[in-house]
Amino acid sequence: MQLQQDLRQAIDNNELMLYYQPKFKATDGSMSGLEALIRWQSAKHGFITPDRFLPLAESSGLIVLIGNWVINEACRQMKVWSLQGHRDCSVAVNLSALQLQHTSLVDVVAATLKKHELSPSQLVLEVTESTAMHDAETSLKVLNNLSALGVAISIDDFGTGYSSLLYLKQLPANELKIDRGFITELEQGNDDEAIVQAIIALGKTLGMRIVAEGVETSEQQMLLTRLGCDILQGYLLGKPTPASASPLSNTALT
Ligand code: G
Ligand code: G
Ligand code: MN
Ligand code: NA
Repeated sequence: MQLQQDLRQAIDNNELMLYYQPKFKATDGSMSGLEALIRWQSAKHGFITPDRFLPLAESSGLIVLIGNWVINEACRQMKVWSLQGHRDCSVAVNLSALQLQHTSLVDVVAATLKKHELSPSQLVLEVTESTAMHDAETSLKVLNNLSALGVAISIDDFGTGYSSLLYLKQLPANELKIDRGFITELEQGNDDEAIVQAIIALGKTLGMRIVAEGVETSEQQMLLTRLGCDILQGYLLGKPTPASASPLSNTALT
């Protein structure tokens, strides 16, 4: 398929880039980190959204190469921000199921941190429940080894996948991201508030930091803060932008 062929060339042609969306501490509003989100600016096809090319990358296996590129680029950029004084911030990278099937991912992450002289605490790896459930035995081994490096593991889109609490308990996760599906209508007085409350209680019981994603209104922001969410992310607080337009690039601390 042509699009897949072109995607294969996209890395070499410098057509892939990362956007970054900021995440903020709920209590004091300070920035805690950013999530890296891949974009493909194709000379031939124009701007292609990840929803269109990531499935192709996954089915062709290209996601492993692309994923390694993402890890390197996110770490490179985080080092730039770190040198500008933002040492307490972390960058989060999304992982696909196939990446967790390769035990070499652990070496890639370790080598990349070393190459950029980045502290493991400055990298977060986001996996979904379903991603981690895919060949659960290998995934769990890889996640445990990644966790042992000192990088944080985050469970993305929580509440949408299918996973047993028994499996969740085994995951070496530091962070739980409540899926935006529970946030969108949060202030409208439905069951979502009770569900969010239950997720927060569960996550905290398991010792995890709680992130709410998809925060779009100040009512949601206030409610989530009151319910005990640690970190907030969403269009209200900051949209994904190129690194140069990120709040970090505009507030050097040194
Ligand atoms: O950025 P948003 O626009 O559209 O992202 C769409 C989807 O693509 C989300 O589910 C997000 O997690 C995923 N995604 C974005 N960047 C990456 C990436 O670098 N790797 C993987 N595996 N998924 C990504
Ligand atoms: O699956 P994951 O959570 O990694 O995907 C993040 C996706 O959510 C990206 O596509 C990003 O652009 C999008 N996103 C981030 N904040 C918001 C928001 O406040 N509202 C909506 N609708 N999408 C958001
Ligand atoms: Mn994510
Ligand atoms: Na998500």
